[in-house]
Formats: sequence, C-alpha cells, structure tokens
Amino acid sequence: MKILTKVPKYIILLTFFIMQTQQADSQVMMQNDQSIPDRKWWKEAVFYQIYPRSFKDSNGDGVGDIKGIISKLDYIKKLGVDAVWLNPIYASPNYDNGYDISDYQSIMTEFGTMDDFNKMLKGFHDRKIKVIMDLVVNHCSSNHKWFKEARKSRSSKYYNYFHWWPAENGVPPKRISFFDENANGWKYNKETNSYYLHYFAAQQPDLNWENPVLRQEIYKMMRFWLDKGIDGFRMDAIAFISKDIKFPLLPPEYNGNWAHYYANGPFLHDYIKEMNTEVLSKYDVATVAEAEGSVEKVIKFVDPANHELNMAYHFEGVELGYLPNVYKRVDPNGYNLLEFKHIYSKWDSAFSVKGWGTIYLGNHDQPRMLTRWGNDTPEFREVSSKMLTTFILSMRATPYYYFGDELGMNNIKFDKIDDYNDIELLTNYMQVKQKGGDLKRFMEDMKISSRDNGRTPFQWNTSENAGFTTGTPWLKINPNYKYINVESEEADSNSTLNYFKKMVGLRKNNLTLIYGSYHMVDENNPDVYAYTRELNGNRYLVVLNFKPRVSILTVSFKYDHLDLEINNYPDKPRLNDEHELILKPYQSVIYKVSK
Ligand code: ISL
Ligand code: CA
Repeated sequence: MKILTKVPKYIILLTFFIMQTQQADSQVMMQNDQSIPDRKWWKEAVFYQIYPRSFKDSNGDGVGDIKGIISKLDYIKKLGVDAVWLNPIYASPNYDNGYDISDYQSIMTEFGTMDDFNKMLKGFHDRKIKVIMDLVVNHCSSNHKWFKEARKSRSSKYYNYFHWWPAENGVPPKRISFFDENANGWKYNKETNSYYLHYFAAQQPDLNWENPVLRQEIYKMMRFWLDKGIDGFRMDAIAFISKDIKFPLLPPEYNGNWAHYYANGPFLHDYIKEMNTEVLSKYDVATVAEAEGSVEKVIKFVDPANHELNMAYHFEGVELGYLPNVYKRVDPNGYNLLEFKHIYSKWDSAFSVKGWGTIYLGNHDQPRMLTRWGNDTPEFREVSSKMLTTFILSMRATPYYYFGDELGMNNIKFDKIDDYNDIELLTNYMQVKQKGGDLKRFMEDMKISSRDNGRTPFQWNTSENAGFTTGTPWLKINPNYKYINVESEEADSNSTLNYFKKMVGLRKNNLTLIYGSYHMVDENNPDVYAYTRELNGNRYLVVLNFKPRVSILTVSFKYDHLDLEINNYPDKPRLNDEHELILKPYQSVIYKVSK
C-alpha cells in the first residue's frame, strides 16, 4: 500500500491500462489465433439437423413444412448454433421421405413453394445461420422424368442414366436391396425387357455415374442451389455412386455386409474430384460425405491433397452394440464403453492428420441418442442426455446435433406395426414375416433401433399434439410431450435445453474445444470416458460417466488446478487423496486446467 502511494498516479493508471489491454488481447488472440492452421467456418460451426417433416406444421395437414421452419427461426437462433442441415425438401413421392427425388429443382408440395424456400434461406442468413442441404444423387425417384422416360425404351436418351441388366443375358447377378421386401436389388421392367438396379427401394433407381451426361446434369443442378446461396451439401450415400458395372457375383466374404461391397467403387474418387473441379471449388461451401467403410476409405474423401470434400462421417460409432448378422438387434448386454472410446479415438486421430471429421449420435437414420446411448428412465433421462450433449460438443470434429435431442426426446417405442412409417422397417418386417421369423422379437428390437424413433414430431409445448400441428400428425407424437417440450424447458434453468445452449456457448468461445489436441485420460477405465483438449497452453479436461452408477476416474491433476466450466449436477465431483474423482451416475463435467 505504501509503495503504491509513492508511485505516480499516471503510472498506476498506465499499468492498469496495459494489463487490461493484454488481457483483452489474449482473448482476441485466442479467437484469432494465427497458430491454428487452416481455420474454417465449418470446422468451428455447430450444425443443427432439422428433419423438416417433423419440425413444425404451419397449415394443419399434419406434416412439417418450410413455413413452419420460418416461424421457428428465432428458436433456432437462440440455440446458438451456426448452421443447419435440412433433410431433403425436394419434390418427392415420399416412399423414403424425400430421399426419392422426382425433381431436384423444385420443392416438395407438402413442404411449400420455392418462394417459401427463398424466404427461409434469407431468414436463416439474416440470423447469420448457414444452410446446407441434402444431395441425394446415388438414386432418384422412379417418378423422376429421367426414369419415366428411360423405362419406356432402350433407345431413350435417358436409358443410360440408369443401370440395366438386359433380360436376354439371363437373371442378373444377385444384388441385395436395403429396402425391398424380397431383398432384391434388381427390378424387371417390361417395356425394355431389362432389369434396373436399386440398392435402396424399387422406387429409388440407382443413377448411372458412368454416364458423363448424367454427371453434368447433376453438376448443373448443384450450381442451381449454390447460386441461390445455400452454404453446402450433405452428400447422401455418396460412397455408393460408383459401381463395378460388370456386376460380378458377390464375393462371399461380404455375406451380411453388402454396404461394404457396394461402397467405394472403382471410379468414386474420380467422380468426386470432377465434382469438385466443376462445381465445389467455385464456391466457399461446406461439404460432408455420408461415407462408408474403414478409416483408409473414408479419409480419401477429405484428404486435402485429393481436392474432394471437407468432412465425412463414419458409421462405426453408431453401429457399435448391434449383434452380428441379425437385423439391428441391440445386444441385451449393452455396449462396451472401452470399444466406444476406442472407436471415437481412432477416428479422432485419423482426422487429426488429414481432413476433418464430424461427430453425431443421433440423426434421421438412428433411434434417439438418449435411448440408444444414454438412459431414458425418469431417474436418469436428464443427466444422461446432458452427458451425451457434453460428449458431442467437446470432441475435435464438427458436431451434427439432431433436433429434439436438445430437449432430451427419447424413442417412442411403438407396439403396433401400423404405427410405423419407415420403408426400411416395413420392408424388413415383411422379410421376417415371409421367412416365418420371430415377429414379436423383431418388434421388440425395433423399439430400440428403428429410424422412426428419431422421426416423431418435435415437441413445442403442452397443447394438443405438442404444438406441432393442429391436424393429425403424420407420425404419432411421443405422449411425454406433456413434460418434454420447448416451452417447459425454456422456463426451467436446469433443463436439458438450457444445458445444450450453455454447452454450445462453451464450445464456441473456446477454440481449444474445437482445434485442441485430444488425449484420453485413464484410458482403460471401463465406466468413464475422459480426455483433455489442449491448444497453446490452454487445457480442458472432459469427464463423462457413461454408467448409471457412481464411477471413479483416476486423475493426476490437483483439485485446485481444476476450474469447473460446466457440470450436469448441482454438486461437484469429489477428489479424494488417492487421486480419484468420484462421479455421480452419468455425471459429466468439463474443467479448465490451470497448470
Ligand atoms: O439407415 C440406414 C440403416 O438403418 C443406412 O444403411 C442408410 O440406408 C444409409 O446410411 C444411407 O442413408 C441415406 O440414404 C438412404 C435414406 O433412406 C437415408 O435416410 C439416408 O440418410 C436412401 O436415400
Ligand atoms: Ca404442413
């Protein structure tokens, strides 16, 4: 105090000023850190996936639509997310809910008009939210003009837009369809006396990428959307576009895993490179591949040296815990957390060398993440949902967060087959039935794994039909909307919704959580997934208890060096003298490590 009084006032003020500026500088430097190579908006963004059919219905027909999305733009903005991915909104007869496109350049009648689309895009952009759209070009709809013409005659100029097997060559070599009640990937077409290929439903004929004219049509269509100002594409089933068109017999080693055989065909990367040269390289947009297969195969899409796409997602994580050779039957013993940790660490390290990854647990092809990876019983619903959110938003990869997961929505678990809508489920049901299989068992399995669990309408409030529609919803609404809904959760500071917003804020304000290196802590711990994220001297410790019981993590940090940033419980975990951090069931915390 004495010394201070002797120092002239202006020096004190100056010192104070310098200290303030330094502090501010270090914060700005943190955000504009030059030492991070290759910063990109799409690496730093949190993506929010919207399944438009189930988000918000504006006209009472029971189907979500674009005007519905427009009416909820402020909700999306308040989440703090930077970008949205919209599932297909193009004209479609909806055998596979928009993944069967009959006109790539018009809007599905049920969803609205091009004018609505333009307004929606502007609405997002006015709020500084980017929009990426689904690009579904492995197949189109059998109602597309191309296919309607092609199937009339072998001499149609569109015939060669598709893959055919002439009947004079006999029955085509076996190809299994993912969505066909006879599991047959070929369908006979009388007018041309040939079979067309469909890896997905018979209403989804595969496009022939060998044909350069078809490829140019696709590129033209992509430019149409990019010129409108959309910010990128999520490329559906993109690994399947190139095929061995000699259609050899299926190698026996792929028995049960046709997807691996069908994917990554001989010219796949030539086509994507061409797409990049002709279209993508001309725009500053984000692209994400729905990839398939091993690290080596997936990495090819995103290796910057290849000039193809920006990001890819893998299936290894979400496929964990299914029993082999049975259709999507979750192992009753649950999944092994050590394997889970191993898979996500493996992919993190692959993408840390080349390209950039994505992280997700839920999407429109998955059941609700809470039911599948957390615990949807009343006791653990909220904590386990927050724990999974913490995981998705603290990894080194772009998060693709599925709408409704921020509310802690869970599987609806239908009892009756009539309640289901999904073509995949319905065709699988028929297959089990035809083979005289155990339908009861199938229905039980589907309560956990079916895609419709992730597609039930969004829960806005406690009014009838959850405020989603004034009509009859296209798919039943989970009756728990009475307490799991936006309105109730906005009012509750402790809700999963408010936790999500907080976690988004934490990620976005810390480049360390985006770009920082990743190292597992107590790697062989079978109950707790913990890792550090570190960048330029900043370090975070993420701790996730994946179990419905008290679990212990061994750490080497001193407790007074750990500053709590976020916690899904009111109580802090206790650290004992044995360096053990004691976590409540599903407890998740993030600490800033100060030394
Ligand atoms: O959903 C799956 C398994 O349940 C996957 O095998 C899925 O079919 C595959 O990932 C391709 O998915 C994409 O294309 C399909 C469509 O049904 C999916 O919704 C889409 O994400 C066909 O267009
Ligand atoms: Ca509607």
